[in-house]
This record gives sequence, C-alpha cells and structure tokens, in this order.
Amino acid sequence: MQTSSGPEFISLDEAAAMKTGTRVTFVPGMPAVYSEALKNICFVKGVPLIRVLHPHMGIDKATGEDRQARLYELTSQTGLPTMFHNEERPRNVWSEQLALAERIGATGSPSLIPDDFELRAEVFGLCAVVMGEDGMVWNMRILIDTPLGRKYGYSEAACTAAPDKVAAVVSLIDRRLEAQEQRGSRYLVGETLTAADVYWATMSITVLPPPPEIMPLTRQNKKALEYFAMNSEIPVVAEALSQRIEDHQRYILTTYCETPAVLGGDPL
Ligand SMILES: N[C@@H](CCC(=O)N[C@@H](CS)C(=O)NCC(=O)O)C(=O)O
Repeated sequence: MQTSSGPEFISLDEAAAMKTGTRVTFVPGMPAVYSEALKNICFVKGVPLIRVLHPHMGIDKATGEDRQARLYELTSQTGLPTMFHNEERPRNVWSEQLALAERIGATGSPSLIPDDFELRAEVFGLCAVVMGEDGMVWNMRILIDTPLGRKYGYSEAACTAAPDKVAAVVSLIDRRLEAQEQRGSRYLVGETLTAADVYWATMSITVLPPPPEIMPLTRQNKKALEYFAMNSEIPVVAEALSQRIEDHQRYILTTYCETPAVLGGDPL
C-alpha cells in the first residue's frame, strides 16, 4: 500500500519473508505511541526502517478469521509494534527493541543507553514508569472503556484510579526536569540525550498533543489526538503538566526526531 506522498507499507507476510533489514509494524496515519516512539528511537540511531502494516484487532468479515492470527503465529503476541531485524527473533517489548536499536545504530549516533550503570538504572526506571505495566501509558489506555482498554484490564475501579497514576508519572517527570535544569541539563538523565528523553517526549503526546508542525493531522489520528487533548484537561493531569514538560517535549521532538512526524495514512 502506498499513498501518493506518504511512506510505503509492506504486508506482514512480506516482512516475515525478508532476510535482511529492520522491519517495524505501524498503523498508517495513527500516532500509535509505541510505534511512534520506536520510530523516533531508530531515527536518532540512524537505523533505516521498513514499515509494515500491523493487522487490526478483530475478525475479518470476509473470511471469519482472526485478523491477527498470522501475527500471533510469527510473534506469539499481538501488540503494536513488533520489530524484525535480519533473521533474528522478533522483538515485541520496548526494552528489547531499544537494546536492538542501540546495537545496530549507525556509527557516531548518540548512545541512548548510558555506559554508566547508575545512569542506566535511571533511564530504565523512567522508561518503565512511562511504558511498563501499570505505568503512564497503560493507565492512559484504561481511562475509557474500549476493546483495547479491556485488553489492559479496564474495570470501573482501575479506571477510577488511572488519572492519579497518570498524573503521578507526569509530576515525577516534571520534578526530575526541574532538578536537571538546576544542574544545567536539558535532559532527563545525565548531561546528554538518552532513551528516556526520546520515549518520554513521544509518550507525553498522550497527555499533551503537540501542534501539527510536529504531529500532523490525518483522517486516522484525528480522534486519537482529540482524546489526547481531553486527557490534558483531566484536572489532576492538568495540574501536573507544566511549561517545563512542554518545552522538553518540543525540544526533544524537534531537535532529535523527524518532524513533522511521517505517519502515512490520509493527511487532513
Ligand atoms: N508490547 C509493547 C507494548 C505495546 C502496546 O501496548 N501496544 C498496544 C497498543 S498501544 C497494542 O498493540 N495492544 C494490543 C495487543 O497487545 O494485542 C511493549 O511493552 O513495548
């Protein structure tokens, strides 16, 4: 599938049959944040990506088959994104995807995982509260009752607890940025860019959608961006957000990532 101006997406079967190259699944036009984040990580690392269509959840009306059956057969899970590299095993979790990107990154690209183990612990700790189970994105997903929310444990009790958890991570990040600022650093950990900055800046889109110069509007992402904008107005989240968080997000995305984001789909 190829749009006139957009990037090309190959099928999952094509991706699985390839023996070389780095192939990552996406939903064209969507700011599916884990895919966006991995794309940004690979951009910083100078790893060229081949984009692959991620099959949608649900049953194919024509065949009656689970649309994700082939994905499950290949990767033993169905989450977005999955990442294939050469003939290696597929990677489905951010920590493994990050380690791979760091290993195959271009010579001279920034090192996103610090050599220093103390700093490394900080990087992985921050990434885990943002992206891991019961972290910020996890809780953002169960703010509403959707099939995806159900997959991640939506219940009335979980939904009620979610805004405070989202806000707690946002304010943790803000305190950290403040402390770093006092030490003269614009970054979340140490003195240089790390994976924590790239992952957080991308994931923060879910509570603080950036302008179209950074995240263009598409037919596919309009609803999601409206939802993200509503998240930013949840009182505890609004209280936790700050100019510092916005400045950091904009700085990281415009300085280190490809902007406007290249999403495919149908631009509006
Ligand atoms: N497995 C990923 C998380 C990615 C993820 O949660 N993706 C969601 C979309 S936001 C998804 O595809 N969920 C559907 C599923 O897991 O089947 C990781 O831990 O890095």
